Amino acid sequence: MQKHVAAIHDISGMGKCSLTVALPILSAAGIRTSIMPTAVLSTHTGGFTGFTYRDLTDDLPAFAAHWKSLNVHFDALYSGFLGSFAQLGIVSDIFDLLRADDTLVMVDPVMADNGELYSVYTPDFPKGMAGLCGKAGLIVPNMTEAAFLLGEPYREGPYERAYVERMLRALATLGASRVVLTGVWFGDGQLGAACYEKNAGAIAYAFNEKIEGYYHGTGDVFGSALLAGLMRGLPLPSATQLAVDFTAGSIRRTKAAGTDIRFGVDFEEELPLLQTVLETAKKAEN
Ligand code: PXL
Repeated sequence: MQKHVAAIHDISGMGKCSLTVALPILSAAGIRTSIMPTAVLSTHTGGFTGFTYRDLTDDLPAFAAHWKSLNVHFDALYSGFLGSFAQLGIVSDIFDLLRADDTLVMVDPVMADNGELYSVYTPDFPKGMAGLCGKAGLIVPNMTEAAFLLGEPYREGPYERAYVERMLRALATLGASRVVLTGVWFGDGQLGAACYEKNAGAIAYAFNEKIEGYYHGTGDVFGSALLAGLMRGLPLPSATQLAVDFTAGSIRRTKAAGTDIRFGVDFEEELPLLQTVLETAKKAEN
């Protein structure tokens, strides 16, 4: 049966990220996707000035209550950028309301990058986000978010294996049994992610070529591709590699095209590749 995911992120009208990335990627992977917008902006908040910001905090409880009344099953609840501090508690309640026993709750603790908290958040936001991560089965922080979730100072790469693996284990103590940490590199022209499954005690790495430059929305591209892989039955290490390759491919196209990096990455032409990989994985399953 077709999987059904609820994606809980903002809509940034321009500058591909959050729902304008999650919806096309999950749909292309054959996943039925319902969206719950946390805020509506004219652009994302990174690199643009003068953007509009409509916070939808007050709409979320009724939005979720209506969905609940429709008696639908969700295979995954996937949260990303939240519109306000109050939404941390509201989304936590929404997870409780909408989850079934077999629902994967995936929290991408979108709040920071490059050692900096996003300008729209207050310094107490990471502590609140750590609480929301406690509700998840899978969390997907970048290196900055990981440090902030643990109340540690941000460290720049290259990283050491021991540091990455200590972070993975510490992040799992927040409550999620699976952790995927992005922005991992050991200094050899590669960039990727590390994944950890607490119950098996297993750590795996996934790398691709490191492409210089800072590209917006790549965390959301990564998270959406990761979830697409998981929903289509890939084990966590394979889904992590798929997400790394899909994100790297999208960045490579953007760099080659010379697109203004604020507008997000050219993931659209990578979508057929995503479908091919998923079809291959499906055949291997049968
Ligand atoms: O991609 C993360 C993200 C999502 N949504 C909004 C953002 C950002 C990052 O800056 O500003 C509105």
